[in-house]
Amino acid sequence: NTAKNRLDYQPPAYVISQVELEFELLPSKTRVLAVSQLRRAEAGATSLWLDGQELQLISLTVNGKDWTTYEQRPDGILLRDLPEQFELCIRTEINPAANTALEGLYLSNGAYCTQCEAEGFRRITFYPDRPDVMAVFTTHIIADANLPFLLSNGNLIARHQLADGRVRVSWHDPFPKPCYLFALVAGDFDELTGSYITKSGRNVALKFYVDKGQQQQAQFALESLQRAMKFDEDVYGLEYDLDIYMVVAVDFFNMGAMENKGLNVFNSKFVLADAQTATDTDYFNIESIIAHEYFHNWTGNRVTCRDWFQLSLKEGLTVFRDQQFSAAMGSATLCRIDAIKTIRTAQFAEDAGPMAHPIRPDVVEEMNNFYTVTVYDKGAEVIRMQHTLLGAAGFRCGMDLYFQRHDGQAVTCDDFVQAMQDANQTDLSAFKRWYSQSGTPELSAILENTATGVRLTLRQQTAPTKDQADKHPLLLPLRYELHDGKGQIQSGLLQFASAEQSFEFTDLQLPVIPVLLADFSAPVKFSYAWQTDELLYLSQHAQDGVARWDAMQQLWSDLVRRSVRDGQLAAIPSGLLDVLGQLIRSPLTDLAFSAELLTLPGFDTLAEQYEQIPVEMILDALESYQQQLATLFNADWLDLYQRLAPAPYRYSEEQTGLRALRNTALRYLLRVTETPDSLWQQQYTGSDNMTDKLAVLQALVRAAHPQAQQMLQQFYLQYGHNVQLFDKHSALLASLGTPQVFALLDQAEQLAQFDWKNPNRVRALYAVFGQQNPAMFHQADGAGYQRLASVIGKADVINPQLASRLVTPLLSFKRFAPARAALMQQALSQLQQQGLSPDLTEKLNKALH
Ligand code: HT7
Ligand code: ZN
Repeated sequence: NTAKNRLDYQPPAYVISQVELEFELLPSKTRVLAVSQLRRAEAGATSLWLDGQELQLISLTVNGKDWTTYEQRPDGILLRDLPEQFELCIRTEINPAANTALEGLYLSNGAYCTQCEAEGFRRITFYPDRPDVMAVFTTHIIADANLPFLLSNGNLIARHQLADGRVRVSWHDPFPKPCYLFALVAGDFDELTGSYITKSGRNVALKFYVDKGQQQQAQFALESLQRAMKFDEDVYGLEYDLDIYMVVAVDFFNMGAMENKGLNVFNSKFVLADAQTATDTDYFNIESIIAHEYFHNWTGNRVTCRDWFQLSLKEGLTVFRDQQFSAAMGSATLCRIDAIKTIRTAQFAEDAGPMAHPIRPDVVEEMNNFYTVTVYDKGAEVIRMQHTLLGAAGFRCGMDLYFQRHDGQAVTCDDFVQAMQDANQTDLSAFKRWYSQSGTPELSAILENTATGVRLTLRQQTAPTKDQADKHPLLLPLRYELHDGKGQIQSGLLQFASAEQSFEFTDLQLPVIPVLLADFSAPVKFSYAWQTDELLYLSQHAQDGVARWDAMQQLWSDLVRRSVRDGQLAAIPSGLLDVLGQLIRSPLTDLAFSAELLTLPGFDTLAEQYEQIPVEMILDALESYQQQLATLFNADWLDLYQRLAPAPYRYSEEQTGLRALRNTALRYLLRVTETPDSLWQQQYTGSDNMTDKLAVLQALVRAAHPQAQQMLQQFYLQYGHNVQLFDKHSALLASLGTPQVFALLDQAEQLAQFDWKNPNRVRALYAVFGQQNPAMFHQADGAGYQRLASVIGKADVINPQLASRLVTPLLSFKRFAPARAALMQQALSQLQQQGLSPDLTEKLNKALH
């Protein structure tokens, strides 16, 4: 196979100081000229490997002479007999119109755009496509006048009209960069302009390019960018470095966005927002992704990765930074709850499945398969733990030293931790195992009385994962609160680094109610034998908001676990009903937090708590508990709903909280037949925003309401012309928990707006079906598995990255009971019969062997 190992890293034989690119854009015959200045870096080297894929080579010269001593292979060229220093000039031809993989140069609704991370630049020209080769880029773009915006990285240096009517523009980026940060965009857009004055007084032009007529919908993204720029100055002292920052929104895109130097390219769904088309969640995501890409300017671009095994160096750190930003813009507790849900669902599942890998993987076949929730989100948790251990000031000192040492370099995760250690004169060697060990640590605790106080004994162990048999203890920073139940609390931070260790606490006697993972201070599974009334106590008295929410989650998980164990539904304890009733009747001032406390854990969170996932039992228990809460508190829900009167739409913390709680009430109300249709009909027709309209449809779908389908159809007819809303319709339809969903998916694929080549369209139907419709995806006859597998087979021919991400829910078939596992495995095996992309091949081989 084509596996690459982290430890096989070799520095480049030649480095490149400058590269000059010239593009003559034509849809199916774009000409690319690349002129690079190279210098030998490895003593004695005379040959150089240039990556290249799907390229037609036109000519190749070294120092102006045709070069014939090279070997061309399907994935690149090996140049031989090279001098110490030379100018390399390569002409290639590429076909953007045929590029459905959306890597390299491609067309999105008639606009040219590029995606070069991780290894897309090799689809543009022959080049050492590796992040440790950093060069200064100058880019010339020649195109017809019907493409008024010709953009690339850096600053615009020239614009000429050519004799043949075409236009030639030139851009220069003074900051050396790896080719994965190269970008080119050419199209006809609307432009939204703003500015930002940096802390040292430089004026930066901010420019957003969106489809015609959508200029105003970029306003929120522009303001988010300004807030992110200010945050990075205030919190990290980091200032933007070019005179212009551009963001282009395109509808054909494989991920959320891309941080190309000075020219971000975004999936349009993470730029465009107004009250009529975007929900509160969309606004939140836009602000956080805009910030994420902006923060990459320092953590990723100025200091980049030496090799792709180090991806978490930039991604874990940048996710942590965007989480800090979101927490500062709104409720820190709610942001943390969001992040915890991601870890407890997708990340724990990844660790327990065939694609398990450490945040810094050791072996990679297809790099695109490693843009994972482990590298990103667990990576962010690993950075967060360093922040916790060193404190905010110590962490900032470490960041300062990191930039002081490594600005302009391509470095490793070790370099990052070294800077943290050196700046704080501390030893993080015990902590570093988090970078190399995969799997989810399981932490347990026992409390007992001693002569002088209370002893807390902790144990940790990590089960073997598919990629690593042997596991060792990790350093866990544990934020604890010990409650005596009468209002006395001892709190602090423990560092637990061995398999078992005891900690003594004086001035305490049992009973003591412990919180050990306040703020989810380590990404582990924690078990403790709390009594119901202890959890109820914590749900109201824990100092940490996350711990209060977690206590409620734990109460529900315990109930579901007992129901699964006994094969019959466990009764909801009266104490829990009292707490819930109290919350519904008089919610906390933080309404969004109240909504979280009143919401049961999702199927995925619960599923990760079982070695073998009891699908039906979890679903049935969840269903019954929600139905009980709906019925028991019917009058209170109605009262709450009516008290929370909406104001004209604004995206603000206060209003978002109100909508979240009101729509939580609505979800419960729609489970009860006595609720008059006029209630939700009024909200649907009367509301001035998409958050509340969509909440009605979601509530109808989740309650399997008799009018759900008809309302979906009405929504489609009214809003389906807008692609963002078309996708929302698709997502709702794909989450219908009844067998009609299969016929509806068939129909949705036939709609004029649906396009197999557009990842947003496909994901709205099938990422949602696979990941958010457990009842139908896991239908006992295997129809859900068959459907997803056939979609993946179809998608793989068009876009391997897309197909490879859709397959995730099928990969963990070993987590299910034998009959179901066999059906899932069969679906995967059938898929494997087809000639598959390297992306899917890597995943299926790991899952099936
Ligand atoms: N650094 C980017 C990662 C990325 C990507 C983006 C768009 C399309 C394909 C991609 N492959 C990898 C996005 C980020 O983390 O900011
Ligand atoms: Zn990123």
